[in-house]
Amino acid sequence: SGLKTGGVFTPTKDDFQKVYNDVAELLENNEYDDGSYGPVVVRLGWHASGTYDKDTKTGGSNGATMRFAPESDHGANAGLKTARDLLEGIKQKHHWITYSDLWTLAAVAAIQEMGGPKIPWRPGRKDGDVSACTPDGRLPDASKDQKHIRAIFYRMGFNDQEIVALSGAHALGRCHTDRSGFDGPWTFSPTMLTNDYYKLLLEEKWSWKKWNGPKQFEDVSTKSLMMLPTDMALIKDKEFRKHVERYAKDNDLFFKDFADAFGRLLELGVPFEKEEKFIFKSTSD
Ligand code: DDH
Repeated sequence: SGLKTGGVFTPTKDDFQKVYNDVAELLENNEYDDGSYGPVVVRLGWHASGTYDKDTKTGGSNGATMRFAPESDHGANAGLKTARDLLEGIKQKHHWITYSDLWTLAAVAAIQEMGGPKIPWRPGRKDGDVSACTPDGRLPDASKDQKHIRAIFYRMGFNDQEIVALSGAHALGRCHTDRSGFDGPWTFSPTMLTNDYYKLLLEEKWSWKKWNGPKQFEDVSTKSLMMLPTDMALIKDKEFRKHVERYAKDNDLFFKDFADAFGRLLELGVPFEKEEKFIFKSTSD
């Protein structure tokens, strides 16, 4: 466990594994959504990181600026207070960890605990102040098309294959009318990471949902699943579709590419001092 040198606590891998274990224990809750906080914790890690701009080198998970308004009030972040509040108890117990390391570590724990791949992770993020909040509009808008998706993710430094791999996170969780305005889950197992998102995109018939809410798709056969306009763009666009087809056929390939892209997402813009990455033990190991 952590060494005290000159009064400064230097956490070791074991200390971070303890944080992982405490996060894992918090995730399951039968009263919340589909029985797990995992999806909303993944979304917190993604929205904390996905503000990165490679040209100005601003945004990204370093800083954890979503703690502050105006970033906490950006429309895209609606509902993420649930995840931030959940993790506050962990921060109180493990004072030494930064919020920015905690949120990204928690996203890794959530992916692994929901049956996803191991995501190598390393510490080193520092918390910033309100002056580092990013402007609104850096995260994707679900009502838009492939041109918008590319503009947003190319700004972070991702390519088409990585965009499609990251999008597979929509196997998890659901849309909430009181958060984004959209409604429903993408898959029948929203607390398990699988390549079902890609399979359903290709195999189901999708039509516009008839309702008063924002434009979204529903599956014709059960009307219980949904796709956003940006999800459908991944099969309308030829270049994106190629990768949807690859991941629909091969869950191992999806897991490998997802782990690489998600791990990189969580590190965008972070000035790490150490190379070494940790691979955490999952509860089921
Ligand atoms: Fe997402 N996402 N996302 N998403 N996302 C929503 C929920 C979740 C877009 C829009 C929405 C990624 C990419 C995109 C997760 C992970 C990831 C919701 C619903 C909207 C809207 C929010 C709500 O009402 O609660 C758009 C647009 C894109 C895009 O790429 C164009 C990526 C890359 C990830 C990722 O993690 C790598 C997860 C998990 C959820 C479920 C949250 C929950 O509470 O459940």
